[in-house]
Amino acid sequence: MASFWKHVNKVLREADIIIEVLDARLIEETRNEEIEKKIKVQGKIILYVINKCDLVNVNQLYGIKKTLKPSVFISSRDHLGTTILKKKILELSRGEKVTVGVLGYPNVGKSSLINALSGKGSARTSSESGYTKGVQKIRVDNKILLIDSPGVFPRKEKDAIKHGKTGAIDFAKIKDAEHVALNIIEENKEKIKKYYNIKLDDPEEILEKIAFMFGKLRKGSKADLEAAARFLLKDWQAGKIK
Ligand SMILES: Nc1nc2c(ncn2[C@@H]2O[C@H](COP(=O)(O)OP(=O)(O)OP(=O)(O)O)[C@@H](O)[C@H]2O)c(=O)[nH]1
Ligand SMILES: [Mg+2]
Repeated sequence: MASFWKHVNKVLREADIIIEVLDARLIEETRNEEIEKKIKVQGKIILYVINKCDLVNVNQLYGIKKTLKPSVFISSRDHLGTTILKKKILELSRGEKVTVGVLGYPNVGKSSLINALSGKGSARTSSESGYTKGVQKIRVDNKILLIDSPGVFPRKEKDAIKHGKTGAIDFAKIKDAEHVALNIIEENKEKIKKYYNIKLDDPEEILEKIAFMFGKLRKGSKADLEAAARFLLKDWQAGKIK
């Protein structure tokens, strides 16, 4: 998770067109304003793809379709709308070779969409949210290259990070302590390395090291990352790490 923005920025940099995949059942909730803003600022073309249309009554979505432009409705599961999507991509690229980044909320079907378009099982999918971990390129044909990416975490989780950082929510009560701690490590790496005297660079490895250093362990002497995260958050919120 900590390196998540790194992936998004890489996709934004390399792609000409960005597909924002939305869940047909929760179109507004799965939009990410922050990403949409970045796409605009960088002058990239956005294409909204509303996936999982097999789970809704599409007739009820036409109002929304008018406000989201350009957009395509598909079902990756049933391979519906994929030909229209390909056509739309080529229309936006004016028939030129194009790199298309696929971004979106976790579990909306980004990898499934890529498989439906490429006709290959190249992008691994799962019902488990947060499945895709890194950036992967998949060629559809000689014109279209797709980039799969990890799910973009929703804004409310960003608030959780903010609350954790500022201490607005106590370290003992933070919901996803590990997620918050990794974010703090990512942003304050040198301070944290110095404070705990750790030489590692990867946020997850740093957190693991903290677990071992302070005896935050689970059965079988495995690092208890959740406990280590709360330990770090406690020091952080107490203002010890400067
Ligand atoms: N009903 C239905 N389910 C779908 C559709 N597309 C994907 N799914 C299911 O949604 C789940 C997530 O699909 P993925 O393609 O792994 O989603 P993702 O956006 O790549 O997820 P992360 O990599 O975890 O962010 C899987 O259980 C898929 O089978 C669709 O069009 N219809
Ligand atoms: Mg995926």
